[in-house]
Amino acid sequence: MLLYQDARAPNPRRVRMFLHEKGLTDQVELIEVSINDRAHQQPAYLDKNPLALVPVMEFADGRLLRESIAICRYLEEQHPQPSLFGGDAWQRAQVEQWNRHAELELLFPVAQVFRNSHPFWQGRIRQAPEFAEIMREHVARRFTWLDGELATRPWFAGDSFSVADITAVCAIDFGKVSRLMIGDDTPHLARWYAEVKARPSYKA
Ligand SMILES: N[C@@H](CCC(=O)N[C@@H](CS)C(=O)NCC(=O)O)C(=O)O
Repeated sequence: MLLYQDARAPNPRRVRMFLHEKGLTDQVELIEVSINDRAHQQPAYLDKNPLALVPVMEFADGRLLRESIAICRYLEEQHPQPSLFGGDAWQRAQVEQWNRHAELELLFPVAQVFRNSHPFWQGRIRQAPEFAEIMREHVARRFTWLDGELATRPWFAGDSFSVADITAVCAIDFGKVSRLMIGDDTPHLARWYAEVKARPSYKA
């Protein structure tokens, strides 16, 4: 399998962490597609993903998947253990819900702060600094909300580590480039973060 990715981007990292948790790292070759160098906008890559986004997973027969969660779901079906999408109907629903929360309430606003305020994107996209500030405030409120949630259970979706934790930690780490940090006022979120960070997959 080939994983087209940018080593610094959060969505490819979700897939790399997932692969590591599944013990599949040695079955995948990483192909660097530098967003900084605009490699993702070149015709060769647009053939793989016309949306000019990473990651893309390419299989030996040439089939392509170009959504992080679609890649992870497929790998889960092929390699069910350890389960990262939930073991029964209720757990699967919980993982779906919390992964969606992690995407929509953390990763999306964190990415919008970066895109709309960081010098990296100046001259690349049209930026809206005021929207960045609105999203910055949104993330701070969501950190507080998540702190309350994680006071009641070890992981995002319950008693087991799941793809929702992967999405959340990739979002939170990506926020650092925009000075979005977990503070002392969210100890339960900090406890959760330390436990994710202690897993070998964190370095993927
Ligand atoms: N839904 C996609 C989102 C992919 C995405 O937003 N990738 C970002 C990097 S994390 C990207 O390629 N950005 C390039 C750009 O916006 O030009 C997925 O999760 O696979």
